[in-house]
Amino acid sequence: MSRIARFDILFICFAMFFIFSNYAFALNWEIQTVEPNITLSNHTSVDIAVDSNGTGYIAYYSEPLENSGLSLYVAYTNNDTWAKLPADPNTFLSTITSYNPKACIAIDVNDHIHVVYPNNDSHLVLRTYDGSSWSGLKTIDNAGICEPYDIKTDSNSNLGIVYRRAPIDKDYSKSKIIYASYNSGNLEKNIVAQSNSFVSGSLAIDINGSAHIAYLNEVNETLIYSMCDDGNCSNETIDTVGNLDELEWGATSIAIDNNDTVHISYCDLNNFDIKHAYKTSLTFNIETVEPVGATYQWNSLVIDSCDFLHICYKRHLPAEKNLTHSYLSSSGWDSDNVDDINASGAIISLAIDAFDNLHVAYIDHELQTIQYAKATLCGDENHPSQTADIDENCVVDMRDMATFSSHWFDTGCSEPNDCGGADLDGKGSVDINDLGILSEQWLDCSILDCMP
Ligand SMILES: [Ca+2]
Ligand SMILES: [Ca+2]
Repeated sequence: MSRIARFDILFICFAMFFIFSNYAFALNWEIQTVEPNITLSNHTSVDIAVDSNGTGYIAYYSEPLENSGLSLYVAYTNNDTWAKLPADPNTFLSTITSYNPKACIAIDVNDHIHVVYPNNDSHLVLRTYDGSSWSGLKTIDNAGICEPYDIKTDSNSNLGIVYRRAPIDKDYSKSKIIYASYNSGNLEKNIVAQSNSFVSGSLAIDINGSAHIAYLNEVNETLIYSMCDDGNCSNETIDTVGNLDELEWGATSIAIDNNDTVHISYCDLNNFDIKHAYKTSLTFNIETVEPVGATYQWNSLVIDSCDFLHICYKRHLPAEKNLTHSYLSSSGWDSDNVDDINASGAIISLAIDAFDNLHVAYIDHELQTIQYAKATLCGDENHPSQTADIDENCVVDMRDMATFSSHWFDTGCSEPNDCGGADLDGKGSVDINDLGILSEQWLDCSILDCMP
């Protein structure tokens, strides 16, 4: 072979490497219809949470009963079909006649399901499903017209709720953002901000139990970050976001990564772009996720076990109308298409489970359906998990080490259990060879482009 030919082959290899290493990653999204043929108001809510088994639960309003408003359901995946949780004596939790009711859902570490929503007096109420039945109503706030924005639980199953309370005369310029939390069964309320018009909020609770809240102020057209700790809430303006007149909710989303860095996604209505703000030391940095130039207000943010960010939002360009998933990995932002959505609205809620599966609930206003999409970040044939990723959450870490240690020196390992998955080389015992595999793959991650 001539030197020229060898150079050509080398060049082609480099070119192919370059092409494939820059190839946009596309997850394999599985789309399901949760509820067909519903009648939607423009602002019907949908919110999703996942339990410890990776099952998605969606709270949504649907199916107007004759002259009696909308009904609130909680549906869950059951072998690729969707079922509704029973709520004696019906399958709906509540009915409401208000124009645009919203419900928020969270699932705690005991897999108890918490749903917060307004009743017909616009008071904020909470019900909890313990796996077999719903609790009675707990009143969170009966002092005005309340609208839930977000509900989360911490590692001790304590609940936190962010909501807006407006006066009964509906003077929204006098509304408050309130953070309510249950600590050891006691309900506490903190006023985050007041005497203004607030349109959207999102909540994250850190490992110390402090609340981190992102919300939008309609009067100043600003995105604000608040941290509530021991009854005190601080407020910090992050960015101006343009005219919020048309916004209802779901326009900002907050999450905290493994290094305690706060991340916020939001829609910039000056440019109709999706942005990301994150706090390093004392200040927020701001970047544009995608200069869409045409997005709608709703966006939802989660962080995976490798600390990569995932944001879902709607692209509404003349040539491209879809539900988009953008993710931030070590090589920057990239995106893929979750589902084509032609109609204007796209109310979106994104969740991630302990196995790093993404779950998206959204409304398709063209089909008049509640939709669900799911994708795995690792574990499929294109993104195989590491051998030592025993719990298959896409990263080899302390959780795998804990399982491994509990089977140390086990013998007689055989399929399907393989000594709790700790017999990594499949040779029948958990020994020094398996430890070698574990240490070789230690902190390896099989998500997206961090695949080895
Ligand atoms: Ca793991
Ligand atoms: Ca072994």
